[in-house]
Amino acid sequence: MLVKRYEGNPILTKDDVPYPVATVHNAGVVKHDGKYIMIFRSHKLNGRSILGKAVSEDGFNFKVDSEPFMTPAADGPFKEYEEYGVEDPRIVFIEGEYLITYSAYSGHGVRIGLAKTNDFKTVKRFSLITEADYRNVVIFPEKFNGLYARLDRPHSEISPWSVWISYSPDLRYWGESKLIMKPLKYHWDEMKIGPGAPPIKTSRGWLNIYHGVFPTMDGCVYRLGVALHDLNDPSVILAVGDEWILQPEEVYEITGYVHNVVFTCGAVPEEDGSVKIYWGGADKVMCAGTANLEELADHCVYNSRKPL
Ligand code: M1P
Repeated sequence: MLVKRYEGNPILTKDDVPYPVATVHNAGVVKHDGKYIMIFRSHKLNGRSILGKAVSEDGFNFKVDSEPFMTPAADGPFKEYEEYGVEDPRIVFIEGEYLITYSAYSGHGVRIGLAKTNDFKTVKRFSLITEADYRNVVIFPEKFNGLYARLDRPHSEISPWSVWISYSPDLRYWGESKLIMKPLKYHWDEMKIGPGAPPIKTSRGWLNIYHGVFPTMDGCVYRLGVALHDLNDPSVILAVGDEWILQPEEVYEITGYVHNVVFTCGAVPEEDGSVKIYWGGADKVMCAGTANLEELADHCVYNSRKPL
């Protein structure tokens, strides 16, 4: 068992939120000033999503702020593109600030917004960094040859939805896009894949915890897998673990708002070589577990499949 579930799962549910919501899931998590900060997604009771904030001393017991952290923009250039909600935040620390990428939904489709914060008390929207039909954008916590890099997941009617890499000089303008990883036919991730937690730097490479989806007669099953990217050139995938590392098994992952889903937006590496992985269970509750970074890298390398 590569990922050990926390015995107190689920760690956060709608009952822990002091304002009315139907779900608590798909959270980005970072360590800031010695505390764990979680930015989570909630469906409001009208079905549209907002982002909340919770804080923890130990990474497992979280207390939710009394007010939401981010709700759809009420004015300005973001308003038109966030009308249907904001979802699935990922957080990364780079050059002294936290970047939050999130899905912005509207009648024009889904695209990715980038917001910035220094302290998680205030947050400022920076730019909409994709056009429509993108989800699951994670930014690397380091630059490569002077450029920011991100993994992204555009939608396609021709190809199964896959992982691409793009670069930017300023976080606003992105390009040099390249396909780097595709779903594998008749495999647990055959339908589509998407970046999950922002990549984690290890001595073996950048560890990318992603999600893969398999279609069944009873609906889709969302699982988590891992890939290892080259430390100097993250467009090079060194290895992809052939088998999933986590699948829906507990009641709170099998049954919920959307059945059979484990979906990650955040993982926190610790000094002892472990990593806390956070995932949404069945799009309804937040769960946590621990894994060992060396073991995850071994999993990629010793039983790997081709990325493309
Ligand atoms: O319901 C499961 C997930 O479906 C979508 O994931 P993907 O981007 O892979 O299609 C998202 O809506 C995600 O929030 C949700 O958890």
